Amino acid sequence: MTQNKKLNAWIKEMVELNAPDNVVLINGSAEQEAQLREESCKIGEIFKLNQEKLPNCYLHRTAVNDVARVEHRTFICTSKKEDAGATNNWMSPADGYDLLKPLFKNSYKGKTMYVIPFSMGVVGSEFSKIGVELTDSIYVVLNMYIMTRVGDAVLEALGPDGDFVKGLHSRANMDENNRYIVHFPEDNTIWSVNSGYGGNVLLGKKCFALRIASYLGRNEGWMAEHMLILGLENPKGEVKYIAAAFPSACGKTNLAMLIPPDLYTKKGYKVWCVGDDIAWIRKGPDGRLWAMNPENGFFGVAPGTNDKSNPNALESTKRDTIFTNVVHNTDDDTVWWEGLDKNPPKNAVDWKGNKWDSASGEKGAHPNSRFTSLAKNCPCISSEFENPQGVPLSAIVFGGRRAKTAPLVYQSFDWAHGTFVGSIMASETTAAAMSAVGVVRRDPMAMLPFCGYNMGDYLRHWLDMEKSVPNLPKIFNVNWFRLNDNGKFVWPGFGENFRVLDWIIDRCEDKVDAVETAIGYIPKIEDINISELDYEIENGHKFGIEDLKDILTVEKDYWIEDIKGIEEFYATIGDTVPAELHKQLDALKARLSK
Ligand code: OXD
Ligand code: MN
Repeated sequence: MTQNKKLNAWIKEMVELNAPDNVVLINGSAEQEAQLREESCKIGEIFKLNQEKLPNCYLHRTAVNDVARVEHRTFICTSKKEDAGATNNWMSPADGYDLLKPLFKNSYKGKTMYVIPFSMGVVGSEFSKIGVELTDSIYVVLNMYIMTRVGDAVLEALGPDGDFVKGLHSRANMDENNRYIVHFPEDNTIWSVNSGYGGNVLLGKKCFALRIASYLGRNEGWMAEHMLILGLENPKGEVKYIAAAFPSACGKTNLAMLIPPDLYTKKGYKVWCVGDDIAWIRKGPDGRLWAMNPENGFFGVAPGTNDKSNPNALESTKRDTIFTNVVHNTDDDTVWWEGLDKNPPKNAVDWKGNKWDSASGEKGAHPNSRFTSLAKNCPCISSEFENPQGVPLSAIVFGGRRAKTAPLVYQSFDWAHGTFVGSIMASETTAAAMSAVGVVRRDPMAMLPFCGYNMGDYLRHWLDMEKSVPNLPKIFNVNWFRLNDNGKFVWPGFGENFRVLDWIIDRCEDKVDAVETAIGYIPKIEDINISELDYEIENGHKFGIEDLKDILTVEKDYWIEDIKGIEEFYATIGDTVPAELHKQLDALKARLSK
């Protein structure tokens, strides 16, 4: 079927297991993509939207019980349990294959097996990696056409002997009690069964580019991270790059594509998006860390995306986009979601496929409804997006949603302390989330659900980068979500976050001094530019210098309280947490008690 013997043998083996009626190789051509779209429409899997208003755009609905990633059904199968670590679900590889084989057995009967060769990263780059996904879903194929580089060029780059990640997906009978997302890092293999939701079935993304890649990266001396990458251009045309990790629901895609405040755009400042979700990071020949985005598109959360929060993302969805689980406006075959605008459609069908009235109080779009859009359609996509070398990083930024604990921004003392800062990353649940308000969820580097090996070893790998990379980026932490005593956001967020990025770059270039505190360096008040910042916090109270002082304050009592949580969290990882991080925690304790 292809020039690659290992690929042919594996396809043969998987055909025997899954028993498809026929096999189609994805060649990456526009003709094949168009033909598959037609077929997918014919079988009712996707719906063609208004081609004048939304050219090449389609709508898909998942099963109602299949709308998000299933972390409790996600496994890392390594020979030794400790290699997966206490924070991952584990099975032995033999048990994993034994459990899943019967679920795949004959599951493609009456269906076609699509063979998708795909490249994470620019095809043929020495930093890219190749995978092949087998699937019974045209929706998956069409999404992979957007999210990755697919087809003949990938097979050519693979050559007759090249290795690849083997991804097997089957919707099987969509039994949620037998839904599994299983990774075999020692075999470069991913098996996903009984789901049709993107995060579970677009195997290039979380499964390969984070879980398998983080495992490969540890062995090969590089890092796969859950990070956006952006370039900040100054009026002289110089561009500095930042990678940033946040847990879900902290505005990663918004930050990646932000438009600076007028004050800055008038002077010529710009932000360029290199990626919104995943960064592969390695040492460059200049001894710096270089980051590339292995993806080719955005799989973004639709609700809340609008022309204020993220005009660039919204513009990216205007063509060549697959929408999943949003509202269908049946008057003109367009789409809508909560937070798009204040005009929900009159005649509409909700994400479940039922007639929907916005006055009902029910949400029309699922809160995790998505758009799959091409990166090249984003108005602020970086000219370096296709650069196989990636971009050199000046700063790494961590962040979370903390009501009081973390200040607006602080800088770590050095790399080891920065690794510690990443390891204690946390977000507090909000009223919008299902669980109790104010519960702190720890999520080191936003990688807890995505690390393909032991989290303690992962943190050691971070620390170890210092041994091989002489010119490391500076590490910062931000918190856009400080609340006042009335529970109102003090900082405006969105495009105004640029003011903080501006300080971060100034620090990287040694242009400004800072104040040393127990937790790290915080800005001098005058170094965060708040001129022309017009934001009403509440009841006519406009953001001012006192508010800035407030959110830059290190609240010691909250930090002392937080230490307990950090200790408990480290205990859940176990004794692989590097001694250096315990030392960092002790040093923080000592500084706080001074
Ligand atoms: C995502 C996630 O979908 O992090 O990007 O959950
Ligand atoms: Mn993500």
